[in-house]
Amino acid sequence: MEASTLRNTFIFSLLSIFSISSSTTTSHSHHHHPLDPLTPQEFTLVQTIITNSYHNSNPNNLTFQYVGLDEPNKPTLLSWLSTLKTTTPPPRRAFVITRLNKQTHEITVDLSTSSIISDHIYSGHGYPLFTLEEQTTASELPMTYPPFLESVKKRGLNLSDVVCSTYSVGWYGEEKSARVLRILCFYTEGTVNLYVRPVEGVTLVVDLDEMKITQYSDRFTVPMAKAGGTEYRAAKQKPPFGPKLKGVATVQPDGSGIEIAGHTIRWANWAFHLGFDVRAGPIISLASIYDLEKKTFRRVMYRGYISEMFVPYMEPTEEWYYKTFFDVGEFGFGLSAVSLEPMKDCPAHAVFMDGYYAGQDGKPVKISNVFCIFEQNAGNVLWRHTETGILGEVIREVRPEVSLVVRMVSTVGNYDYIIDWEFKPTGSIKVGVGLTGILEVKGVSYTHTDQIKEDGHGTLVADNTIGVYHDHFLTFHLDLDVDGETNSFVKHKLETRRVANNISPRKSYWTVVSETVKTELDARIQLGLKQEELVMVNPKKKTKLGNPIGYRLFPGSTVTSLLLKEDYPQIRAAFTNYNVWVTPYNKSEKWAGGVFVDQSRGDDTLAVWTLRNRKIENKDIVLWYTMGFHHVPCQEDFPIMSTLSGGFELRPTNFFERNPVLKTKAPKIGHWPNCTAKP
Ligand SMILES: *[C@@H]1O[C@H](CO)[C@@H](O)[C@H](O)[C@H]1NC(C)=O
Ligand SMILES: *[C@@H]1O[C@H](CO)[C@@H](O)[C@H](O)[C@H]1NC(C)=O
Ligand SMILES: *[C@@H]1O[C@H](CO)[C@@H](O)[C@H](O)[C@H]1NC(C)=O
Ligand SMILES: *[C@@H]1O[C@H](CO)[C@@H](O)[C@H](O)[C@H]1NC(C)=O
Ligand SMILES: [Cu+2]
Repeated sequence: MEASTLRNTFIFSLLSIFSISSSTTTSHSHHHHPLDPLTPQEFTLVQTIITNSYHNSNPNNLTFQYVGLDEPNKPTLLSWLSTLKTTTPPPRRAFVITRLNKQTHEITVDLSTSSIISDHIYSGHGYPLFTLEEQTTASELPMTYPPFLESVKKRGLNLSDVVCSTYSVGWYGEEKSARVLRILCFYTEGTVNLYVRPVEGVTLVVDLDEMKITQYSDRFTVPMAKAGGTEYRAAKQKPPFGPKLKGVATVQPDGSGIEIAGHTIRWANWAFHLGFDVRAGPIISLASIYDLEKKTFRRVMYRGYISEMFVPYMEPTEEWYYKTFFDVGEFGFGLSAVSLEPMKDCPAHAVFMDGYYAGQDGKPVKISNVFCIFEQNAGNVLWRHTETGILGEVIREVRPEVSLVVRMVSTVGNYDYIIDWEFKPTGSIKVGVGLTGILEVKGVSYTHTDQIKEDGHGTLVADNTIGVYHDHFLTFHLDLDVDGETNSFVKHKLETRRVANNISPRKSYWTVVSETVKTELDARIQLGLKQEELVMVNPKKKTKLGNPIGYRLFPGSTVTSLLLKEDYPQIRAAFTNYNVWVTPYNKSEKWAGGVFVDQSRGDDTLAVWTLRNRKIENKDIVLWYTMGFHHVPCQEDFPIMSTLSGGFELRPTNFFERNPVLKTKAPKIGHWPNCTAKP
């Protein structure tokens, strides 16, 4: 009885959050949640509409650099949700960036009326994301470029074993710059680990509008790094193998707890929407948690995604200085996503979701298994206590932890990033970032550290191979809606107090001094300097006991950029000057490094937006958190690097009246036929 009533309440309140249709209907609106990513049919429609609108142009000149959902304005979406979908859904729109005749167009397409709402030529600084196709074409140009063939020959290399790759060039104060990419080449003879065998000394520049090589330099040669010891394919390894790992399986005796309807996912007490964007990768929306006591879903996060990344290398010479990558806005974190391999990238019981993006010609391209979603029992303890203080009895209560993970892997050239959004029944949202893949290395003449007399800008990780120092910064857009849109950002400062008047043998203690941050500039925080806790609260709501309802940011990393503020890459990446920023919600402030990031000049970054110093108290606000890794490579990172993990957690803080998993029962234990649990 009780369970079924609860379930009905659960479903009703879910309806109000997601507007899930409980009956089948033919109305257009029910095919999509307004936040669903564009479907293959919609990509095709966008392509047709835009191509037709340029019927006088050479179709070969039109390229689609970005196509994605132009999501409804937040107030529009929320008011539609509040009507339980009885009103017309917000119009479905696509945002498109094209290049046509050396110009960048920003286009908004209305999908329901099949019409172009606006088409502006962008005249500001910076260029759009690169397409895979133009990168591939550009990277093949050296193969027929005589000076390059000469350089290959001079080095005694076989051309058939040379492959090239494309690199964004950044901006270093140039007045004007064409849309170009740098090209570096690698040697694959005897190995597939090309990144550790650079053809050092040679760089090329390709103009993407002309699609031809416009600069070439061959400044020096160093011995080619050996192929031996660079192999990572299992089939090519020779014994001894090890260490030996035995299989570990997960059994789900009750079946899966995951329910997926379109892009809406329900699991345990969580409900959220999962979208795929070619630029951001996974986008989590409308994350809400069911409150057993209030018998309703309560919203925690309106939208969360990786807004930008910054990966600067610390080698200032001609061949390397420009390497300061913005993987989201230049290369597309979703575009770089790879199909996940069942049983390896994700556990056996994972379910998968495909992603779609528009290719350079605007036609849909599928990335199968772009996300995996799985329940995770990592052997952790949700909570426990052993009580021996009561005479004659021992009380032992343990609850194993099970959580839900949404995973995507993005392989941006040499590096692989594993992104996990983990939802815990406690109300925590934990984001995990794993770095693995292959180092970006510099070819050198050295084979021992004794030979290195000057700053090598990295670590000698193998003969003739320096793993160059660099950073990885990931900036997350976290539009928290803690129990509603209206939130405030509070710093709980932990301050030391001296015991006054000798009232105690103790001389000191700490206490909490709370400060509600009023404006944007005061919300900029470089973590690690002060002992404080950062909480997003709903100033309109309190617990029964009177505490403000909140969610706390548990930062996992307090790393910030060490580049000088006036250095060009840092001007472009000024969003990494602080770890934490808070801004008022503004639909157009999505990309921390700006909309047009390739060769950007830093005029459209989070750092610039906040200079308006807008009020953020008691408003719909967005939290931005930058986590980072300073990467000093080591020999274990060669020839391939084991996963280095970091992350952060958003954790309820006086959001619930008490521990929300107090009454959660331990899940059933799975049994293999041959296995008996020992008590
Ligand atoms: C566009 O196409 C014309 C031929 O129709 C060609 O001459 C021109 O170079 C092209 N422009 C670009 C930017 O590709
Ligand atoms: C070039 O290829 C030939 C034939 O495959 C091989 O014998 C030779 O070692 C290669 N040269 C280099 C420098 O890798
Ligand atoms: C939203 O942000 C953009 C970019 O910072 C700005 O141009 C615009 O004025 C903002 N809109 C409002 C209503 O503040
Ligand atoms: C399970 O037990 C059967 C019969 O005793 C045996 O043949 C089989 O090898 C066992 N399997 C495993 C995985 O231990
Ligand atoms: Cu690294």
